Amino acid sequence: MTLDRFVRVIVAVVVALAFVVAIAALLFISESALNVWDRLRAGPPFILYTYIGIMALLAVAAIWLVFRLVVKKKAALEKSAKPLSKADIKERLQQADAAGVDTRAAQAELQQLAARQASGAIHLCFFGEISTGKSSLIKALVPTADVLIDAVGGSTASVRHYRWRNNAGHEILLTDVPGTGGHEEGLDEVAAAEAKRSHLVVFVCDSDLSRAELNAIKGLLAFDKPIILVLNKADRYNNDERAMLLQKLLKRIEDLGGEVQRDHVVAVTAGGESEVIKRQADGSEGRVSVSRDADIGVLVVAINRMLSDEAAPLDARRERAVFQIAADKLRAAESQYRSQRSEQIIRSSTRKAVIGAMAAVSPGTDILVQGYIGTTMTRELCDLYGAAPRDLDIEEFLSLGQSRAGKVLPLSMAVAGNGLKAFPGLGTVAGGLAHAVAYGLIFDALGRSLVLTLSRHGELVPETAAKEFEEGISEHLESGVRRIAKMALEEKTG
Ligand SMILES: Nc1nc2c(ncn2[C@@H]2O[C@H](COP(=O)(O)OP(=O)(O)OP(=O)(O)O)[C@@H](O)[C@H]2O)c(=O)[nH]1
Ligand SMILES: [Mg+2]
Repeated sequence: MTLDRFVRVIVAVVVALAFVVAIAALLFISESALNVWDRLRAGPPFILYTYIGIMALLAVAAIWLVFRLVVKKKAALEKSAKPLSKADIKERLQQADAAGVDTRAAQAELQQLAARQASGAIHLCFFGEISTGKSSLIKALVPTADVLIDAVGGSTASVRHYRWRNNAGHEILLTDVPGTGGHEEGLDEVAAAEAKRSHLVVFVCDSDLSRAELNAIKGLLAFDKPIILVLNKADRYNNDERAMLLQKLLKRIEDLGGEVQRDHVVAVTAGGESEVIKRQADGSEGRVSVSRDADIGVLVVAINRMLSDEAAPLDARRERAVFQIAADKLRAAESQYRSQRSEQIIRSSTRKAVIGAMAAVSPGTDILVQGYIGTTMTRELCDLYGAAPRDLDIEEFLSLGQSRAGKVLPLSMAVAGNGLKAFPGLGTVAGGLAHAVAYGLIFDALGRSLVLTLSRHGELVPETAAKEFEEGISEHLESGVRRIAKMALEEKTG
């Protein structure tokens, strides 16, 4: 018999045995259950009901426990995807404010929203890549507007609003923003934020959509922005080309999964200016700028239709988008606050570890890592990242960290010794300091790896955090050595 066949026979026997055991267990359980059932029915009813009650309670407890263990994370994710309400964002701002986070940028967003809501005007933003003709479109709608138009891309460098009243009497503010994809840094973000703050976006392009343009549209759809997609400079295409391009644009939006109606994708000619060579009266030739004829009727129709169709929910949609912007700004401020504060926590804990190591007669990393300083630092960092670890998790993380700390101590000693050489004239002092610096380095690396996992996962997963500590340790040792050697020297020399 070959080995393969032998293994198969063994497996078959095990499977057969497992079936026999399963059938026996089923019979046994059924018999016991029926026995208990018969006895309960024979006895007084209150015992029967109490028994059923206890069973139900146990079943509910088991389901709850399994749910807590397995499904908890998913539930948290779904909750964060829900749109924010005014109360949610206010509460988050208050909490962040109380924690010391700089919430000014997020607050300013809400204040601006309130001012815009009070004015009652509809904000319509012209958004798109540079030189697609956004300013020209505004000029075509409001001929008296003092709009800067230039063949050289990047002519609009700041956000400006122009008043326009449509036939239905809506008070509309047309917003001209810098074109995206220009050279000046930061303007893309300014333009995108302003587009998200508006009620409606007129997305202006002048040919098929590039990848960057598609991404920009995707970003707007993620903020539930109503969009009119405008193919400008239609004068450059013949009828067939124009129809084909419009078809393509519609298809692209559909592929993005966006909902843009057919009549919200239009081709227009904003006009703009072109330079021609003109013969003067004296016979000389000179360049003069002439205006092209504008043809933007379909755009006006699309805007009017959108405003009359969706006037009611527009404000609610804009409000939700601005709450999202404010929440994003708050998140950025929180992240900045956390990185500053975590740096402080790690530095002060590392300093304590260094002092502890210098004070101890025969120090060991376990006193520091698993002792008071390690526990306090871990807890403080977890609190900062909103993780609520169980005591058991903290203990497990520190104990896993401890076993790794033991392994890297020789390396840390070598790095510390090397680092101390950078401070000339230390002489004999350096010998005693090397241990303190080595312990400080390990401690510093522990804190930094914990911050990395907390910022990625939002909770303390002991195994993951300890792995991060192990993998990043040599990098952390090298990058921290000068700072910690200096810290140890300061402590030593008072
Ligand atoms: N052929 C043609 N050119 C146009 C049309 N509309 C605008 N232009 C030209 O396109 C160029 C850019 O126009 P702008 O209105 O400044 O474009 P913009 O999108 O505001 O540009 P930035 O502010 O730099 O992003 C100018 O040279 C305009 O004359 C049009 O309908 N047809
Ligand atoms: Mg412009």
